Amino acid sequence: CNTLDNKMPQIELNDASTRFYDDVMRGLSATPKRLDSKYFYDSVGDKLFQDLMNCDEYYPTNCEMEIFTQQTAELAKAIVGSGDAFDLIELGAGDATKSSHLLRYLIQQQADFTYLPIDISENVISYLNITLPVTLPGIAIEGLQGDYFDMLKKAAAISGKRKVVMFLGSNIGNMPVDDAHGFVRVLRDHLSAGDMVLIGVDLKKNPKTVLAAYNDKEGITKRFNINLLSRINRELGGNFDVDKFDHYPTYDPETGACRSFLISLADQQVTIGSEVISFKKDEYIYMEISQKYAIEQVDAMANATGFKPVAQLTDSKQWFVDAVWVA
Ligand code: AVI
Repeated sequence: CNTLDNKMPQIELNDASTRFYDDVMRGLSATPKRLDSKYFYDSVGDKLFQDLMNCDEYYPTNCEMEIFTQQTAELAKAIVGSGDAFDLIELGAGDATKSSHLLRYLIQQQADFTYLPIDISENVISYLNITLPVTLPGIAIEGLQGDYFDMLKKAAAISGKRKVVMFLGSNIGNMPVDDAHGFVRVLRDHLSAGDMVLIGVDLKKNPKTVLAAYNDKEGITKRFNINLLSRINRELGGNFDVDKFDHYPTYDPETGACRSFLISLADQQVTIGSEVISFKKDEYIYMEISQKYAIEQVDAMANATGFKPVAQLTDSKQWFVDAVWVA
């Protein structure tokens, strides 16, 4: 544990919570105020995200699931290549619900591969290491817990086999376009010629459909956003009155940027540790971007970042694409 300086909350902070505190303070001291959506996912946020994926309006999960269940053979064909042995790596594997359809098919086809799920959560990795050999007999699995790029380096050190990296669920959309290109460029730097990427990207569509997915009637998305304020209260000794913030989602069909904001409903002061943050009535905190792309922009991203587009598989509504690129 770090020694606390006199500004930080009088609770024990480990490295991860020190980083959380620093990011929160930097974001709430900025103009305009912002918080990083990567902090949505504590145990309460994980559960809310599960609920979101099951709610009527949130379409991306069902669309990508349709691709993985209805076009499994096409996906496999695009990544298997000449039948050489390969490592199938999944960034942010979660419970591997979608990828397990592809994994089952590859096992049935006797493809020579090892599945390497990478996740920041130790719970996720031990769950996959224990359950997948039971639900998918014959699978070769080696879960890696840690930062994506650290673990990609480790994976390269473990085996010199060709790599296929899956990054599903339109997680790439939670970065602004320039950062997404930057991320994919760094990913390319961690791969060798012939390695592949299978990336899930949410596409532009009727703006009302997009906005409804981030403004569900049950208010799960609102609770998902507000939970970050509660998390600051729980973990950093904050005193946000969550009833004094409202959720405001927006979608701009021109740029494809879907953004979430929390709006302060009053002039108010919030304390985190010994720091006081002032909010004006109607002031906003920028919480999350969920960027939507035109399908041509997905190929353009590959071409701009050192990859070549190989295949694009879309769902029947053409709302979501799983694209395959080669380095
Ligand atoms: C994880 N990520 C791709 C989700 C999204 O659609 O941007 C997170 C989310 N935010 C609100 N609803 C779902």
